Amino acid sequence: MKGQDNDDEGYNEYLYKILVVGDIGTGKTSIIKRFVHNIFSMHYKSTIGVDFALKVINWDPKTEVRLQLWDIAGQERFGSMTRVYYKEAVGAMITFDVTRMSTFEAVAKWKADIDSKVTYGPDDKPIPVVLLANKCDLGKDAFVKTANDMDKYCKDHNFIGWFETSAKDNMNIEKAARFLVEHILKNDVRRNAPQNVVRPDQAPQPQPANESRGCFINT
Ligand SMILES: Nc1nc2c(ncn2[C@@H]2O[C@H](COP(=O)(O)OP(=O)(O)O)[C@@H](O)[C@H]2O)c(=O)[nH]1
Ligand SMILES: [Mg+2]
Repeated sequence: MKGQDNDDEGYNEYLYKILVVGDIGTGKTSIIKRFVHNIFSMHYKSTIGVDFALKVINWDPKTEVRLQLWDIAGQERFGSMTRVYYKEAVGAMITFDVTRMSTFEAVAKWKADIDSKVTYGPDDKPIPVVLLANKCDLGKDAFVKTANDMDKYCKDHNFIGWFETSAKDNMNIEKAARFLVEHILKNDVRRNAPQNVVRPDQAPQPQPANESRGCFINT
C-alpha cells in the first residue's frame, strides 16, 4: 500500500513537523492558510493555543511529503516557546512584517529560541530555518534592508535563506516551503534508507490547544 512500506516501486512517504513562529500579526496564520487551503482573509482570530495544518506535497513520483505546520496564537508575546512545543520539529519558518521594524528585531530572538531548544539528527545540528519577510504587497518603504543586507543577515544568523512573501497576493510562500523541504530531505538519513519509511502513526502528535496552554505557565 502506498507509503506503508518499501514496496517494489520504492514509494516513500515522509511526515515532517514544521514550526511557524514570529511576532503576533506578522502573518503566520495567513501564510499557513494560503499555503494549505489557498485562501486569505483579513480577519483570522487569534485564539489562544496551538493550531496545526497538514499540507501534502507530491514531491516526485516516488516521494510524498506531508508537512505538519504548527501555528501558535497568543503565546507570541512571550517571545519563546517551550521545548515540548518544538520537540521533533525538523524545520521552521520565522515570519516578520515588513511594515513593522520591531517584528524584524524579534527574528533573532525567535531563531535563538529554536536553536536552543531543538536540534536535528545524531549530530544535534540546528534545524533548517527559513526567514519570511511577509506583507511585501504593502511596499517596502518601512523596511529599509537591501537584499544584500538580508543575505548577510541570514548568513550571520544561520538561516538557510529568506523570501519576500505575501499571503495576500500568494507570493513566494510555496517557493519558500519547497526550499525548506529540500533542506529537510537532504538532512534526512532515511532518504537513503527507504526501508525506514516514516508512517503517519509514528509522527509527533499535536497537543490539543488547552493542554498546550499549560506549557506556558512557567514562562
Ligand atoms: N497586506 C497583507 N496583510 C497580511 C498578509 N499576511 C497577513 N496579513 C494580515 O495581517 C493580519 C495578521 O495576520 P495573521 O495571519 O493573523 O498573523 P499571525 O498573528 O502571525 O498569525 C491579518 O489582518 C492578516 O489579514 C500579507 O501578506 N499582506
Ligand atoms: Mg495567528
